Amino acid sequence: HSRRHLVAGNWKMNGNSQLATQMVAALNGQSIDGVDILVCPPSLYLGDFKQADFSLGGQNLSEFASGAHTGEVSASMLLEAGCKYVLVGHSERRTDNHESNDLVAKKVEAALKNGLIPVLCVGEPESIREDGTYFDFISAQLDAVIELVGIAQFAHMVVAYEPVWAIGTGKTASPEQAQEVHKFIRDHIAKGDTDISQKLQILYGGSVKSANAKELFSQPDVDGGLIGGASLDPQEFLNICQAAK
Ligand code: G2H
Repeated sequence: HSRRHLVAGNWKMNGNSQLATQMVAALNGQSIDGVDILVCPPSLYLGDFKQADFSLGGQNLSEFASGAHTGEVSASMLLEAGCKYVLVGHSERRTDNHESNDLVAKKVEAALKNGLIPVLCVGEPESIREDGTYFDFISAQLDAVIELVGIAQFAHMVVAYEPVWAIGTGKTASPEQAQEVHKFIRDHIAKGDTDISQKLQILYGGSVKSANAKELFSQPDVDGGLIGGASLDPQEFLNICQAAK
């Protein structure tokens, strides 16, 4: 397939200014054929990436444009800080911050309105994987967004599949398990628009490291990865980016 690959580092609530400087030094000038690199640090450190020649993203945004929302960061602020992308609906936010499918959809809409590319995160918890209803669960996560913003907006989005049971647990989905769900997601989008579904980048996330990246990224519907823990080590992250070639 002709889709470019995207490797996104999600620092979560880790790192500091020093790591930002080290990451810029390690990644700048590393142009990898067919691969785009994205780093999503805590928003306080975005300013330390001014010299970066790779893309930046936020880890979350407010559904509101501005106003009395203490502690929140808006899409336009992320844009001004140099972001091109923003993660939306990461499972940790769905759990820790009770983000519902409807709220996630509103955040996607806020990102799109400001020209940020939302990386919409979906994925089932372990109990849903075990009872076998994960396609329904993921459909509902996608449908909330499709209903609010419309299928055409998926031309300006990225989707990340992160099975919750594989996040930070060391349990990676097998390449076959990832491919099965990635294909399901692409087919689901294709029901609305086949052309958009073929162009959509679908990333895999959940305990990706350089040792398993190549096998995952070589699946036909896996277009790169969303990397947590392993994105905090510049050399390891670079190795994962190279595995996406
Ligand atoms: C999934 C992933 C990145 P990790 O959350 O978002 O984290 O690679 O640590 O499992």
